[in-house]
Amino acid sequence: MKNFLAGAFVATALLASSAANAHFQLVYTPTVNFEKSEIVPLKLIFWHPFENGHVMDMGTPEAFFAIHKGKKIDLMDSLKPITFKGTGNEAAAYDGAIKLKRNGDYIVVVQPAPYFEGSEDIYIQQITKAYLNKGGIPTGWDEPAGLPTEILPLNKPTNILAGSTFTGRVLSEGKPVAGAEIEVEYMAAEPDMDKNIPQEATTEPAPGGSVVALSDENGYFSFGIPKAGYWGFAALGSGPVKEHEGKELSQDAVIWIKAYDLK
Ligand SMILES: [Cu+2]
Repeated sequence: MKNFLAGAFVATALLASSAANAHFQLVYTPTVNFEKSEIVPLKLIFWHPFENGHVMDMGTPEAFFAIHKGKKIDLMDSLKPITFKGTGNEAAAYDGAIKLKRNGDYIVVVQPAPYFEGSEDIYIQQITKAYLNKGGIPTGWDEPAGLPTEILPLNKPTNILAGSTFTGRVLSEGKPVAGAEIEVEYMAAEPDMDKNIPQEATTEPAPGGSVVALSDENGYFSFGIPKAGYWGFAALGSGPVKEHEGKELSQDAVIWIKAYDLK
């Protein structure tokens, strides 16, 4: 958002976001694969995790829940405000938690309050999914969560192999979105769960601005995963709601996946 060049009236979406590295809504916990029943802490942070950069204030989320075997588990009661201290600034964020009871996939969803980005004079709302699994049993990671906009994974998002590929399908109100611009980020610095600061960054963005993929005519995109860790994909403006409080709204779909190295 800093160094933003042109604002909302640039003719194409491609130009509109080429300037800076991307903002990403996080739903973060260090591990995604679990064996035992346990309470898993989650952090909601609106950040620039690839460049370990600017962190933005979150308002109270509109919704925070998980889906397990088609059933919705409301997580709003678990939210506690925290302050996340980035390398250059600090901002309002949230701690949350989910109890994993039964085996299977847990799709964790946050629908944040729209964030006003003054430098672009627009609102941004990144509806975000992250995946946890208990017991190694797949139970619905491949199902849409029924969100206004979302990225449907075609590879199991809890154990992607570094060096393989990830394919997703961009949906808006359940229908494929052709030509969506998808920003790709690596979580170069992972949050310290106790201190609410970034851990040391393991890498940094390559030159040339955001890493970008485009969805094809059926909404699909693929990306080769070069490195173990967390990768985020954000389809910009793919959602059905285009305006908030009289200003342009970029309603984005974000998905986080976890990649591993083979030993
Ligand atoms: Cu930004």
